Amino acid sequence: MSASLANEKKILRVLRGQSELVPPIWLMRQAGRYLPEYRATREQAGGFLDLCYAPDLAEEVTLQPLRRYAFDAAIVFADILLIPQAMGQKLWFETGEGPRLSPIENADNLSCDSVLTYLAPVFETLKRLSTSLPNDTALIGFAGAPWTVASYMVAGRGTPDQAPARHLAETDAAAFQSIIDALIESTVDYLAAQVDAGAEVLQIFESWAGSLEGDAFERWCVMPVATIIEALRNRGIDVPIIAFPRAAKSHMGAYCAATKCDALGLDTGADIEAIRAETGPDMVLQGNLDPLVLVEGGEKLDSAVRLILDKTRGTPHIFNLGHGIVPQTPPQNVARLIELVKEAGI
Ligand code: 1CP
Repeated sequence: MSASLANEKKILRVLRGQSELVPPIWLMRQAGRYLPEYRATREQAGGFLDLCYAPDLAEEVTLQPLRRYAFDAAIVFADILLIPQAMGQKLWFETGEGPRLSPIENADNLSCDSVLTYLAPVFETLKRLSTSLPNDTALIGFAGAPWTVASYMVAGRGTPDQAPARHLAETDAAAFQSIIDALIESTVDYLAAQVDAGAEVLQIFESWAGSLEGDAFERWCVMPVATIIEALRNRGIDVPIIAFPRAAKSHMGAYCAATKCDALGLDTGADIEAIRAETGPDMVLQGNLDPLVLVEGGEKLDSAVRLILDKTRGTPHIFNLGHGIVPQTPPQNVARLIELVKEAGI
């Protein structure tokens, strides 16, 4: 290993294509409701959005999981739905239910002009984290992919099958495209500003990739993410970018080639070996452990973790879940997970 690589944070080495005996690990949604200290800070903030926009408290909840666990990265505490709010759409959270937005059918009332001003608290959180994080922990910034964010903007809430957005895309593609274009523009500005504020890695969450196929998948999932990544590169942003097209039915080799992502997030249902064969030996893969196995713990967790380690040994892999950690996860199971991953080096 060259001296410059050896001094780099482990997750950044892997994102450059190096394999590690003990893979780096972080968990999607690692700051959150499974931790009592998170629930206490959210209470102190008043609500979820107040927490996102209070840099001292958002910094605190980002750091909380790192005080318990030796994660190799921290993801800034924010949400994919802050972008529509910054573009002028009304957003609120119903207690115990989730996000609500005033539904839209086109981009008429959206504006990209104030996005960076509106989201300044997120950049402040990142700036604070770049000095307060442990030296070997990398800082991840993120955004939702346009299709996923638009699915909430059109429906006004989370939906199991994204039917309202799919309907609009089918019946008035120009109107839906106007929403996607506005999201592309804002997301490029937002992600570039996150890097300026200290993010060392970016992840683009396409949580609802699974609801589109064929031409619709190409147009609404692949093209927008490809455009965002290209625009970031044109601006000189060179940090690694992880794309996470959850439950996508498309071929992942083609997805990686088209978007030019540096790493690919694998959902719970993904077959690591089949995807490795499609993407080739150099693509960095991340994830795949079932969040419900982490809830269950015990023998099942031990064997699921060892199986992933076996399948990924000698390849550039970042250990992670196949989707966000769920609130009912016992915190001691996360400690056991870290222990199991570290055993890969014994
Ligand atoms: O405290 C609470 O009750 C709110 C729960 C919560 C949290 C902890 C929400 C509401 N958002 C978040 C933070 C968050 N969201 C992070 C940063 C924290 C971390 O990862 O440690 C990130 C990366 C997200 C991303 C996010 N938000 C996604 C993509 C990832 C995924 O899980 O698919 C999505 C789809 C959202 C929307 C959203 N925000 C919150 C909820 C409950 C939802 C899902 C709503 C739904 O689909 O019904």
